[in-house]
Amino acid sequence: MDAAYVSADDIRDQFSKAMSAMYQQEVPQYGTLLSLVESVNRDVLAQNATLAHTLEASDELARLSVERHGAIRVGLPEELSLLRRMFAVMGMHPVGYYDLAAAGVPVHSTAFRPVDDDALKRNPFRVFTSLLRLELIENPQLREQARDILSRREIVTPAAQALIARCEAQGGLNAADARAFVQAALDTFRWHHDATVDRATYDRLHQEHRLIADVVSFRGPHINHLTPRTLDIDAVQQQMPNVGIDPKAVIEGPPRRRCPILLRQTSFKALEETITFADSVAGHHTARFGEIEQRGVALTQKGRALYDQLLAQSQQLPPAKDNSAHQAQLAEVFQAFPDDHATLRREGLAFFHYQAVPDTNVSLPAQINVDTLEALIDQGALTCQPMIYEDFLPVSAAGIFQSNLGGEQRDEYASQANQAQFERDLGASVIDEIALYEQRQQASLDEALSVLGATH
Ligand code: OOG
Ligand code: NI
Repeated sequence: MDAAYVSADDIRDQFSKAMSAMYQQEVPQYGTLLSLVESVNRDVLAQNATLAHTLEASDELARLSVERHGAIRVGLPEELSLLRRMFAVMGMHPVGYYDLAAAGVPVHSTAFRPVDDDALKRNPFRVFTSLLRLELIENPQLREQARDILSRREIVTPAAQALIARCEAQGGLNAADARAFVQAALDTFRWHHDATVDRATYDRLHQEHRLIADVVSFRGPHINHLTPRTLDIDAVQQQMPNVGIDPKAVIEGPPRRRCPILLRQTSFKALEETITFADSVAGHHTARFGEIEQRGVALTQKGRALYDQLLAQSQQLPPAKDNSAHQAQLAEVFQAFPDDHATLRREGLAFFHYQAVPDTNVSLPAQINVDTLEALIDQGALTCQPMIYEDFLPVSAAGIFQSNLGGEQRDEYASQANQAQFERDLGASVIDEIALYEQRQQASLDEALSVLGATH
């Protein structure tokens, strides 16, 4: 890349900070949550030197304070593909396909995020992006009306569109253009107090599904939450009421463990906000909320299958009366999931980053397999760090959506996941997240072995 251009990682870093500042202005509770998460993280690091060391060794300590994910929802294929181009300017690419119709939410989604090691280290900012499935609106008139309303809005400003095109044409943006791009891109995700539809239309959309009203009634895909990463989600959940924030009933995802896996999340309920309809009538809308997450090691296909199986098993149990009972039930079921890194590695359940320890006196085995790899680790020639899960979980996401749609649940849509249609609308294939972890693990191992080989 031309040295005159700002790196995509820098643009993403600027943008994620600008989004965070904007959302703190828009939703003050988010700022409160950030402070709480920061103070809990500080406590955890002060009390757990091993964890502090591990995070330091994997370059995660530096990224922790900037780490966030956001979420948005769009209405039309053209909007989704335009956002794909916008995120590409920031080095964020569509990873994973999530079908939420199965959980009664008429959307399917992907996560735009950085994909390579260096980019993730710098700032792993991710945006969970959902496309409304208009075809799931049962009433044909309402469906066409929604499509018509959406086709009249422009979610990316002309200035931002011009800068996206320039970046694509010349392969990057200079510093002034990058700054202008960040400001212009921010506009897409701003909150608008004024709806584009009249009260009666809003009510019809809302009656079909609250989420449909949220996507269709506004000028753009307002950011609906930004989520900081905590090192102890149980502590934050417990302390939220002390700072005036009311968390959802249970923490989603796996239970607390010695070796955290995947992703645990909790949120606070969406705010009721005053809006003005196009016919000047005042009303309310609830869409924006707050969320926190704790991330653990990424799982292989085999590990993920075990996770899904145990989660399904726990869902068969009678609902627990509160979060601590829920966590206890979950922990019981998850006893079947090994909870030390050596076993997770040996059984091929999780992904790791390998590093050579130069100057160790070992002879490289002719063949690398599970046993010879463990031997190299035992001899101190290789170290490894858990590879952090950078993605999302569909069951958890559905739980977060549901808790914000305020109790009223609807049955699952009688529809199939439709990744092929999603990719046509996106204008690109989504990257398979498991394949990505596998590549990164293999690359780290190849590199480590070549370092060891070169010193012997
Ligand atoms: C997205 C909900 C999913 C997560 O962290 O799983 C999500 C939304 O409500 O638009 O953000
Ligand atoms: Ni989220």
